[in-house]
Amino acid sequence: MSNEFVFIDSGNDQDVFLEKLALKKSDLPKDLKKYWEDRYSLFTRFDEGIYLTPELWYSVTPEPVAIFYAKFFKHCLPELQNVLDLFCGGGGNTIQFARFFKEVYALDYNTDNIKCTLHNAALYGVDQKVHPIEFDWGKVQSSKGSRLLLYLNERVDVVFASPPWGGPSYTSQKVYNLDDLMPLNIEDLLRTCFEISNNVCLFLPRTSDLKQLSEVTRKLGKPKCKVLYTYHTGRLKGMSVFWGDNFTY
Ligand code: MGP
Repeated sequence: MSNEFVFIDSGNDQDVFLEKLALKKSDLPKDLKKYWEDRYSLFTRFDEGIYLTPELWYSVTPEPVAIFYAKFFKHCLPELQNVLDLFCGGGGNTIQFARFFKEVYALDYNTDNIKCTLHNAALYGVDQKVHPIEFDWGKVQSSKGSRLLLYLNERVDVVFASPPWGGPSYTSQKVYNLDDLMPLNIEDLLRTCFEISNNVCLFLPRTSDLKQLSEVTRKLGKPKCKVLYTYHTGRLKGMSVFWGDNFTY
């Protein structure tokens, strides 16, 4: 098996890494303080020593939503074994997938995010099921990217992606333009996901442009996608979009 994509933590810069973590409310920038109030929604085991970088505070999927994804995947695809979490961030989704499935490939371009994911997964006792991969999905069209697509295609049954939406200011758009997703626009992102599996789920802004979703689905030759508006504690948090015949509810 190729070792090209295996993430190895050298451990040398641990002190620098720890300094970057914002674990106290006072460490967070003003505009992120509201996420602190939700810390137990993000991770019920927050007080056991969860690691998050400032950027991860606003992009981690709340734990009940992550549990929903894992259970829903299991319900729709009972034979499913391996999941890819394409933008693993702080590991919110990776941890829950790892609780329910055999293996999770957790990919991120940022070393700190991968370290957070591994550390947080260890707190939940599931780190042994997590295969970390450090790679910038914006470079997926490179030759290394082509090899990675092949590697993942051979191992992964379903692709989950909760990509960067552009930070908390995504709400300034009345209807969110899905070409603003990072690091790829919706069409390029989906194209690469479908190279890995026909089962794809994206977590997108609640105001995502439905017309754009429908057009890109048709353009990529898929019969339909299914949209679930996703709430947590009565508040609309985002839109879950599923491609693949087995995603039924
Ligand atoms: P939010 O909409 O910024 O906050 O994030 P809130 O408090 O729910 O909004 P309010 O209007 O009700 O006050 C809600 C959730 O969306 C976060 O917990 C994340 O799960 C997700 N989320 C937010 N952002 C900015 C991102 C992002 O850039 N990428 C991803 N993947 N998820 C995000």
